[in-house]
Amino acid sequence: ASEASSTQEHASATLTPVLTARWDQEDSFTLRGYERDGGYRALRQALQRSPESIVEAVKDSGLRGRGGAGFPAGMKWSFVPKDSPKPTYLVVNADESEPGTCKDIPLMMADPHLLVEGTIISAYAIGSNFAFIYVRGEVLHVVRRLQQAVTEAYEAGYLGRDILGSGYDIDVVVHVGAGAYICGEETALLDSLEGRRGQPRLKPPFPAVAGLYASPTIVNNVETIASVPSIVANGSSWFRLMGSEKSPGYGIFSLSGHVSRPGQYEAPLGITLNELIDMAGGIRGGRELKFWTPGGSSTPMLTAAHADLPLDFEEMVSAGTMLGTRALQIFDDSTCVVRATLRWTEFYKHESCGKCTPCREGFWWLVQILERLEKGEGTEADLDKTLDLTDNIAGRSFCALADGGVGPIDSSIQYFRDEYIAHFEHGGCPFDPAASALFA
Ligand code: L3W
Repeated sequence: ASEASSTQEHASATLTPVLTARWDQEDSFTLRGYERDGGYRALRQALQRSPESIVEAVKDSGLRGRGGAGFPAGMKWSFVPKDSPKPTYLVVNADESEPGTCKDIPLMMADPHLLVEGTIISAYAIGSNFAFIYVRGEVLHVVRRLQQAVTEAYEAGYLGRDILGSGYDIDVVVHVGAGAYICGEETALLDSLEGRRGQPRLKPPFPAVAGLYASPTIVNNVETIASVPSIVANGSSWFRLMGSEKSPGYGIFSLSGHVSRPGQYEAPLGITLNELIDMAGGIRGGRELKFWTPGGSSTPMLTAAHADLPLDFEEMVSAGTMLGTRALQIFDDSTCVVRATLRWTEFYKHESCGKCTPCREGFWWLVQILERLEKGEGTEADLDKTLDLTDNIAGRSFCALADGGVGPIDSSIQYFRDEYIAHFEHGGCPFDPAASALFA
């Protein structure tokens, strides 16, 4: 009943922003500011309820993982074995490093207690007394801010033994990675957390069954965990008032590149790129949109023809790509798509962990061919060889890095084959490199 009335209360209200609502406040990152705005109330409510009822609420909400894959969070939580003699761990994946993705880092800077509260509630729900927040090594400012929030939460009795007199014990450790893209892949992250070089493990077994120290482990993205307190406080029907049936709720869309006001824009899933570009002040200098990524460079690019599609999980799959992390990298008509694709491929070559041969060797070859194509020294046969190579890389490695890395290559040739041909017909790049600052 309380869920229904809370839903009615919210139905007429402006529903977003939720995750970014407090970002502009001067003291948004302090415990005092968080509590003043109702922070840790959802935790108090959660501790009055059974862990199972929290899992059910998250399942009913339809919340899908916000780290790229969109796997239903409540379903993942329910995979934790009930009778395991080993401890269960919660690991928050804060290793944000997908090109174009810039939502978790600002969230942790602006509202670290939202993540801490979400971590405590999620750990309670899955029966865990120990959680790690694995933060990307390069972002020391985020590490300091999170650590400060965790220390404040211990001092206030939200963390530690018998929190808020509930009988529940929970410890949270902020762990700093060494700065490797691959450590955002959940099993490489677990290897790294265990003190080894981060390389993906074969799945199954999935971490929910055998993860950290071979114990049941739930790995969720920062934004997923930060969405949990508001679901507990407002109810799953409230969450479902936003988005679509299969992609409910809201999310942070990171707009970067050639828009007038790049940044993070929170909106219900299903908003379109054109609507977001309007929010971001349009394409810079009044130019035309040429291509864009829905979820970072690991999701195949789309073109201006797709800018009115709803940005949700299903629609993006229908369009031949993925919603991914909602990292919308926007490129105007001054951009050379071949150069952009070369830059991304250099990234995947550099970040390949080397465990799987097709990924390790394949990106090394692809960079050489793309360099040739970009300089205008390639041939049509090089284009065919490129597609043959990407076909032999995709689906042939332990993790999604290789599949993601071939996405921009295949899709750029699919949509802009003429531009590749123009390079070798023109004997070089037909674009003025100075015009496109991003990939000059
Ligand atoms: C138990 C089963 N658990 C699946 C779990 C699995 C994982 C989640 C999703 O890649 C994508 C990738 C990037 N029993 C299960 C099960 N699970 N079946 O569900 O799994 P999966 O394999 O679909 O994806 P993934 O390996 O988590 C993530 C894309 O995201 N991406 C990457 C972004 C990178 C960052 C970053 O900056 N660090 O976010 C962007 O689009 O390409 O496709 O937890 O265990 N039967």
